[in-house]
This record gives sequence, structure tokens and C-alpha cells, in this order.
Amino acid sequence: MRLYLVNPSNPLVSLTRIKDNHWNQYRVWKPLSLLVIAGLTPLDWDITVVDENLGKPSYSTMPLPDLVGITAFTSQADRAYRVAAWFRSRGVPVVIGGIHATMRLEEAMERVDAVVTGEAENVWSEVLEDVLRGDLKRVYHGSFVDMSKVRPARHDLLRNGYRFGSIQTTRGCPLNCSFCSVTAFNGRRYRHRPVEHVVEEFKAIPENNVLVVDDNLIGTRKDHIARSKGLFQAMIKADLRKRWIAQATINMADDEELLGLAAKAGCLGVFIGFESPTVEGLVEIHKKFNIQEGRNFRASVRRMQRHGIMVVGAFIMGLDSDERGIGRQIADAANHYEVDFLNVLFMTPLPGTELWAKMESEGRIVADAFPEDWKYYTLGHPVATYKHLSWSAMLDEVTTCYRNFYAYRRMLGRTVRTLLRTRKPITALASLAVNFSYSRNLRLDFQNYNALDLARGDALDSIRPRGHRILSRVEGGGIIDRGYRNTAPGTSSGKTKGRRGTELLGIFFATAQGFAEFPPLGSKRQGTEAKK
Ligand code: B12
Ligand code: SF4
Repeated sequence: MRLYLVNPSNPLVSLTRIKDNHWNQYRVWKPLSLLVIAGLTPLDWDITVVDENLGKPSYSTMPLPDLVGITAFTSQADRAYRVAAWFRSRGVPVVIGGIHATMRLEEAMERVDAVVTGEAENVWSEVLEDVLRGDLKRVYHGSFVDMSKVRPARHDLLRNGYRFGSIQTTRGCPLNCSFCSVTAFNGRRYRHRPVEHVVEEFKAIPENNVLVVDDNLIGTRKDHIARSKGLFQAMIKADLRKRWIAQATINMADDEELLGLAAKAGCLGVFIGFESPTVEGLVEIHKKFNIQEGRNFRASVRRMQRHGIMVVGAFIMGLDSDERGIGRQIADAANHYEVDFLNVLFMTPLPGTELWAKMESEGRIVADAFPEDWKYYTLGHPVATYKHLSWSAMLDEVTTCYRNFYAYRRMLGRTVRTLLRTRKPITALASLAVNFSYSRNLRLDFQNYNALDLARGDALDSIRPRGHRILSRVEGGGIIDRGYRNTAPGTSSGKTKGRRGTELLGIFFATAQGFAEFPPLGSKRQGTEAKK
């Protein structure tokens, strides 16, 4: 029996465009979900994993399989349905699973033969048995899995073309941020795999670099931290010799022993969600966890870097409390915290989240021609009505932000700083490579913006004079790192006054340029891409 497992591409996700930006090869990861599904599949199935991110294959030249399994984040859904339609028209049954199909069950059911919702470990064998009997059901409901039952992924599949392997050690998150799908999908309870299972699976990963995909590797409570220490100790003892990166909350920096063990176990960098430079922003998205008395982000980041751990700072733009000037505010915060990389995402209502429910009830979801419009749900495209920012303003703000943070002089400065702080040339080089990847992706993002109809989200601009709120926001905004507010040299509060005129002019020209450069949605360019 032949099984194809497909990870659909979305050309609008610049991260996966390796041919256009060779630095991205360091940032493209294997589709772990499919390797996990492969690990649950009996060995007598002949499995081919197709990762379209490495190039779309010509399906017509491949032998027809007995079953196709497709995974999809929301941003991949449109392409997923197209792949499904191709195989179904040739009589091949198609099963879809993953976050999007779970949250949009009816939509998915209309386009595939069967949908697996939630975590698949408890139902996948039933799906395969039903296929063999020719009696596939329409829906299989997965449930939260006992993590000791999670089988190792098939890391032997998909060997070439990746710099990173990947592994999962925990599921679930207790924090439930309004924009995030994780709690809705994996639950509030933080579940972790037995340490020895994780160490064994690490050994089976052929790549030297590994992405730990957990949403929060270290957790939020004392017992979570104790478990992480135990894991890192076991990894050190096993002498894995792997370098790895992970996602974590800022409390990771509070424990020197934890940082020391993580670094010794191979931790190269962590992705930290700062989310917003303002208290109002954090309250709005329910990430009060980041507002802790005495918390000093700059000192926290520095502590991690001293252990040789690089920090990616992630922020969200387009919150209801964000106004004109937010791009500069985020860049200032990131520069002040001295993070190694900055990742700015647009506030995006993803199906199944609290944010989706709120924006839908308020009639604010603009990109709503589904399933085609799902391809814009990359978190890099505006898709909704933002309270104080039109779509052109969002693009303008993110551009301002990135141009500031990824200016060449800053990238070089950061590399030198990384070298001095970590005393590891390899870490400094990695830092430079990722900085270049981000900066190059900016240009790709601009190409993507060409496909956007800005008029869809620009109603606000005709009624609001641009930039008029910058000063009030920056000066009165209550930026959360105390060391940062109104004191740090080179921050907005110090500079904006003198710059107000030029900044307003800059915004004006950038926006005007934006109008000139972005043709409307439905233009020939966008239409042809969607049909590929
Ligand atoms: C690793 C990761 C990435 C990697 C992806 C690597 C890769 N090639 O897969 C990178 C960094 C590239 C990435 C990018 C993005 N990501 Co991401 N990512 C994750 C993360 C942290 C882990 C995913 C993972 O590997 N989990 C481990 C596997 C084992 O679990 P799983 O995927 O859930 O699979 C299980 C089930 O879902 C099911 N299943 C899944 N697929 C299938 C298929 C079949 C046939 C069956 C039967 C079952 C099944 O079975 C599996 C076992 O139980 C998740 C958060 C999370 N906890 O899921 C976010 C997450 C999936 N990402 C998210 C987002 C938004 C994005 C981006 C759009 C935004 C961005 N800029 O980061 C891009 C889009 C990329 C794209 N190609 O379109 C959102 C998706 C929400 C949504 N509704 O789509 C999530 C949930 C995070 C969040 N905070 O909400 N991401
Ligand atoms: S954004 Fe991070 S901390 Fe917030 S709910 Fe999602 S996984 Fe948890």
C-alpha cells in the first residue's frame, strides 16, 4: 500500500522561499506532523513525504498512491484543498489533519474524503484500517494524547535539503493568549514526554541542528522548570552533540542554573514572544505573564546571551491599542532589549481563537473569500480591520520597523556584540546569517504585498490624518521595561520630538509610494499565482 503525506506550500510565506533567499535554508524545517504520522504508520505501507516547500513535485509523473494524507496550517489550506482535488479527481482518497481542518471542520469536509481533528495518535491506525476495508469515515476525532504514548517521528524520511531536524517534547500551554491557536488545539494542560523518550529521539535525528517545536520548552511553573532541568541534564549526559533552538517565555532568564544547563545541552537560541512594547497591548492580548513587577527585559536578554543563547524577539503589530508610530516603537524596544533578531507579525484572527470570535462578531475580518484568502493568513499580511491602522499604514509601520532594526550597521553591530558576549565565532556567524535572512525576506515580502488590494483595508486612512498620534503614544504609552521608559538613549521618547517633522514626512512619502506600488487584488499577477 502506498501513502503520500503532503505538506502544501504557500509561496506567500517568504521563509520557505529558499531559491529566492538562500539564507532561508537555515530557517526551513521539516514538517514534523507528517513525520509523526509516518511514525504511527505500519511498516508495510510505502510512505513518501512530499514537502512542497522544497519545490512542488509533478504529481502526474508519480505513481498514484492508495491514500493521500495532507497537513495544513491555515495559511496552507487553499493549496491543501487544491492538492486534495487533484488526487480525488483521480479516485485517490484524501485525508486531511492538523490545526486548520480541526478549526474549520465543515469547510474541510466539503473538500476531502476524511478529516482527522486534533491530535492524531489515538485515531490514525483506525483510519488506515478503514482505508484497507474501503470504508473511510468522514471524521475521526483525535483526543489529547498521553505523552508517554507519543511515538518517535520518522526522521529517516526527508533526509536531504534541510539544515534542521525537529522534535517535540511538550504539548499544551496554560496561558491562552487571545491570538494563539495552541490552547484551543492542544489544551491548557502542559503535557510532557518522558525525558528518556526525548533523548532517544534526539539521537535518531540525523541533522546536527534541531528545532524543538514546543510552544514553551520550559513552561511557566516551578515543576515545569524542574522537568526542563532534568531534560537538559539527561541531554548533557547522553552527549548528544546537537545544537538546538526553541521557543520559551521570558521567565527562562530568571534561572541561571536553567540557562547554564540549556546552553550546555546545546541551546543556540530561543524565540521569545514579547508581543507588545506596551502594557495596554499585553493586557489586550491576555499576556499579562510578561508584565511582572521588576521585570527588566534588557537584563533578561543579556543574561541569556551571556550563556551563549541568542534571542529572537517576537512582537505583534495591529493590536487595538496600536496607533501610528508602533513600528518605530517596536524597533526601539527590540534595539533597547538588544535582541539578536526581531520578528514582527501582524495581528491575525486565526480560526478557533478568541481573537477570531471577537473580530468576526465585530465584522472586522476583511480577507474573507475563503478558502482562497487563507493564503494571506501568514501573519505577514493584513487581513482584518485594525482599530487605528489602515492596511497601508500597517505595511508602512512594519517597513519602518524592519528598516530600522535590520539596517546594515545594526546587523554588523549585533554580530560583533554577539561575538563579544558569547565568545563563540560560530554563534556570531549564525547570528549574521539569520540577520541576512530576515533582511532579504523583507524584499520578498514587498513582492508579496504587490498581490494585496490595499483599498480593502484602507477605509480608515481617508478619515484619519496619518501620523498624528505618534508623540502621544510614545511619550504616554507606558512601555513595559522600566529601564526603557523615557530614559534609554536613542529611544523614541528621546528622539521623536526632534524628528517629528521628518517622521511625518517619511510616513507621508512611504504611504504615497505604497499606493503607487501596490496594484489591487485580483490583478493579473495575483490571479495567476493563485492558480498555480
Ligand atoms: C514548528 C512550527 C512552525 C514551523 C513549521 C515547520 C514545518 N515545516 O512544519 C515554522 C517556523 C516554519 C512555522 C511557520 C508558520 N507558522 Co507555525 N508553528 C509551529 C508549531 C510551533 C509546532 C508545529 C509542530 O510541528 N507540531 C508538532 C506536531 C507533531 O503536531 P501537529 O502539527 O499539531 O500535528 C499533530 C496533529 O495536528 C495531527 N496532524 C497534523 N497534520 C496531520 C495530517 C494528517 C493527514 C493527519 C491524519 C493528522 C495530522 O497529527 C499530529 C500528531 O498528533 C505550531 C504550534 C503547535 N503547537 O502546533 C505553530 C503553528 C502551527 N504555527 C502557526 C502559524 C500561524 C505559522 C505561520 C503562518 C506564521 C509565522 N509566520 O510563523 C507560518 C506558516 C508557515 C507555512 N508554511 O505556511 C500557528 C498556526 C495556526 C493556524 N490556524 O494555522 C501555530 C498553531 C502557532 C500559534 N501560535 O497559533 N511554524
Ligand atoms: S502565544 Fe505562546 S504563551 Fe501565548 S498561548 Fe500561545 S503558546 Fe502559550
